[in-house]
Amino acid sequence: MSRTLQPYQNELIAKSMSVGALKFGSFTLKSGRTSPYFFNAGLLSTGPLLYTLASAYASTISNSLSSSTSPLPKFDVLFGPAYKGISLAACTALLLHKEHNLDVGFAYDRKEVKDHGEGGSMVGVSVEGKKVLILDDVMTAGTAIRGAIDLITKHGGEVIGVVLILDREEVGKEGRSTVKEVEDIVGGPGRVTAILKMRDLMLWLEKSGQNESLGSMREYWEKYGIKE
Ligand code: OMP
Repeated sequence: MSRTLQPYQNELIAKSMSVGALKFGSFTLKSGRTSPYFFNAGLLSTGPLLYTLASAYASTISNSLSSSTSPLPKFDVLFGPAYKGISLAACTALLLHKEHNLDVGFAYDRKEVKDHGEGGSMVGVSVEGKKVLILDDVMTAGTAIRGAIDLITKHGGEVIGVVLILDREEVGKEGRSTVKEVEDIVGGPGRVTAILKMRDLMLWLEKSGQNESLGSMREYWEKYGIKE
């Protein structure tokens, strides 16, 4: 199947490049891998950029819910892991309501447990007994997502899926695709969706004639890209 980029994907890539949120070069990742690119969602921090990003998240979620192949099940709560996931999930919950007629709760965690007042590590609607969709920025080896899944499960929620800005399409801890590993935990195929994948970035580099970066991306893909 030939790959094409949707207008909202092109827009997000172009805007991310313009503010330095998407960079090509040499970067050390949390997993220890040395990557020829890095996506820093924290730099998408103006009203218009947040709107572009949250609209793309909301469209991705809405499309996944109505997918004819492996639809995402309906969910009750959108969970944004601290810190970057918090504002992104809040904006997306708002746009799901405004633009997709989809009303869901919003929740997030604290990195440091609060020992006074209402206490605890969870904020927002309770996840207990609820179906929860995790919204996060980037997935590489899946460590961050596994942490969020464990936390929600511990608080009595059922994670039914994950939505990301960028799926780096890498092999995970067990040597299989990180997406497949995580999908197995949260219910199977179609449960992890992303606005962009590494192959979308490669296509964009190809179309914009950035051959040096494309060459480094292809080398990285050979080493860490999914094989199936
Ligand atoms: P894993 O926990 O290995 O899946 O890595 C995902 C996390 O790494 C993200 O939540 C980010 O904190 C960070 N990251 C990025 O933000 N952008 C990237 O392009 C790559 C990483 C990364 O370190 O792998």
